[in-house]
Amino acid sequence: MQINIAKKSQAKEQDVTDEGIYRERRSILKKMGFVGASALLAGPAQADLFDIFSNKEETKFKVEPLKFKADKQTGTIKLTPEEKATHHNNFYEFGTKKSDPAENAQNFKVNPWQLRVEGAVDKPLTLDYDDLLKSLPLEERITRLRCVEAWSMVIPWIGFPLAALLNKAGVGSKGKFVKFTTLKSPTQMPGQANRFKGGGIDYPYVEGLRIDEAMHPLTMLAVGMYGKTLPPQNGAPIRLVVPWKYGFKWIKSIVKIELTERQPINSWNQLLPNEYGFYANVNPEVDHPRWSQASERLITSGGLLSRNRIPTLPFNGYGEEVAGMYKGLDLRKNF
Ligand SMILES: Nc1nc2c(c(=O)[nH]1)N[C@H]1C(S)=C(S)[C@@H](COP(=O)(O)O)O[C@H]1N2
Ligand SMILES: [Mo]
Repeated sequence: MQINIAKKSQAKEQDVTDEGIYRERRSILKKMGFVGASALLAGPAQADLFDIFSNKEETKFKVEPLKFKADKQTGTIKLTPEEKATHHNNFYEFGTKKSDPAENAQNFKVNPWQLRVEGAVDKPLTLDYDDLLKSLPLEERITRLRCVEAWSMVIPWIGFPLAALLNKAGVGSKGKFVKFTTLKSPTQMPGQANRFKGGGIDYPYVEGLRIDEAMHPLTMLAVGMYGKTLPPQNGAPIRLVVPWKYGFKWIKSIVKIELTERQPINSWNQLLPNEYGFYANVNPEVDHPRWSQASERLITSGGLLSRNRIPTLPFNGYGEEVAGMYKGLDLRKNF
């Protein structure tokens, strides 16, 4: 889904930024009297001091085990290895390369967190970090995730139906759509601080569903995967799972869920309306303007080049459950 905006200036911009950070770090270290003396640094206190400049591997986000009702399919379905699911990500707030989110999101703060449920609801709610994990019974669901870029994974999510939360807030008759918003935090998310690093999206990332889609039992809010809380690259502390829709609908790190009367905008539709629609139902018969959607590369334990091309199914294989919601809708127009 990477788009080619001004490739040259992108390279320049990043060089400038990186150089800037480099200089800044050096000058701080210099003030501390560390430049040229790094060989003397050994003890834990010094290591801590260096931590503020370190990137990536040094500090790793800590996931916690979760209690949940296991999916019945456990053991009968081949899952995408956890290592792949957590290191091949789209989360443009942390960079546009597949490896960027795992590298850049490890210091992301998820506690404290606030998720607000508002708009046309009977009683607006605010959930804090503990509420997300504890206020509703957690269940595991193994689902397929099919990205619009024609790759897919099979992932065991842990969470609760979105309907359970919406019913808590009370869904009146005025709410026709649900709008979701990701956290905006440019200091933590380099893609939000720099237009080139963030792929040109106007942040915060937003998404939307029709109310019947939102209330559908297959639609869930996930707080975990592979038995534990979500790592930040996969959308901690809470993200959307809509199995029959392309991955870009599966908005991550949500801070607001709002019932609206009008169809909300969604980030990828806003950026490239000819390529990404509002509905984004997985559909092998409607090609992306730049590639076919007839098949997909299933990411398994094999290498990236291993032959695991499989046909793409209408509604990602969930047609029996969801096709009825789109009776009478032209799915070519409403892609
Ligand atoms: N906030 C936000 N949510 C996002 C994205 C993003 O860039 N920002 N990318 C989407 C896309 S394109 C996909 S395919 C899925 C990928 O989810 P995963 O990294 O957990 O596999 O997240 C979706 N949710
Ligand atoms: Mo995607």
